Amino acid sequence: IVPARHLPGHGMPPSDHAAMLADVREGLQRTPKRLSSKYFYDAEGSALFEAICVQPEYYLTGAELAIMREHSAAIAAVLGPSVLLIEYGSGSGLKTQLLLAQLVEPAAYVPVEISQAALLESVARLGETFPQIEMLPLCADFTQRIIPPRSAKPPQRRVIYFPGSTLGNLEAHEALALLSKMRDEMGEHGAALIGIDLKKDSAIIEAAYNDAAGVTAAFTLNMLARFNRELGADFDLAQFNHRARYNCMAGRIETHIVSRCAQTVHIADRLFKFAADEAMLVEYSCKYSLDDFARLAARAGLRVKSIWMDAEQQFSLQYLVR
Ligand code: AVJ
Repeated sequence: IVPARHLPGHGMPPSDHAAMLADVREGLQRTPKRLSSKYFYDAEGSALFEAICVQPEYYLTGAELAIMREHSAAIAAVLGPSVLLIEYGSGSGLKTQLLLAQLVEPAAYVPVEISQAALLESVARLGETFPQIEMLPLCADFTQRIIPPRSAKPPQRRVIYFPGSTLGNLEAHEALALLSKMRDEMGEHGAALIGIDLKKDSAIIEAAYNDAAGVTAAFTLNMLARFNRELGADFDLAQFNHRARYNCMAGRIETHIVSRCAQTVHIADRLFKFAADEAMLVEYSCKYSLDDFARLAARAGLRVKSIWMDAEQQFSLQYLVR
């Protein structure tokens, strides 16, 4: 484990070429094939994700923003004064802005982001809006142990902010491990504030991951385009489809890239065969009931103390303590 330092650029190298190549090869050798959803987010993929967030079918972003607009003052009151706010991922910053605007004399804001470009851009923007808040960007993978930098103002407590339902991309055992890690990092009197997408009519969920404009399909297939750009692979994007289906039993969207025909792809000096209709798993987006999530939190030694939801109860923001 490489400890993260607080100077941008000193975290784990985000797209370490050799590591990505080894990981992709390993995933394509498996049966069934699988690739990590973390490879979605190069510059192109991040831009496509921003475009997904404004598609009418993708209710998650709108619902979470509605929660922040409606409840940020109440949330800030619960968090209390002099919070050291640690955010996993630095996102587009709009939700964060609504929260920072309400916090009572925060000690500092610590975004933890693997992409240095995204990290620097978000602190530049937030720094302009909130010149009175100390910005301590940390270039690191949030699944690794985070050592928060010391703020000039002594913090009252640490609060880990993890919006966007990103926890949903993890399988249950991984989500449990991350929640346990958050519990360690927040300290005895700390807290976590986590955005969790809720179970609902499966047609609504499936539509969110199959928008009519095809932005999600482009986002999914961009992973292959990225491997072409960065690993010199020769995926023919026209020969693959995006497929996102809701698995009711497992309570999650399962996104696959499906080969349209029997074909062969080269990555560096290796050859990978795809059968017609062969599906490769690229993402889970888990949905929770309030009970599901409370149970998961409890297994990590955390207690759900408050929940805020949008008017339609599509999405939730969960406040967890030890
Ligand atoms: C980044 C986890 C919020 O799973 O909903 C959006 C990523 N994938 N459409 C999600 C995503 C396809 C997204 N999160």
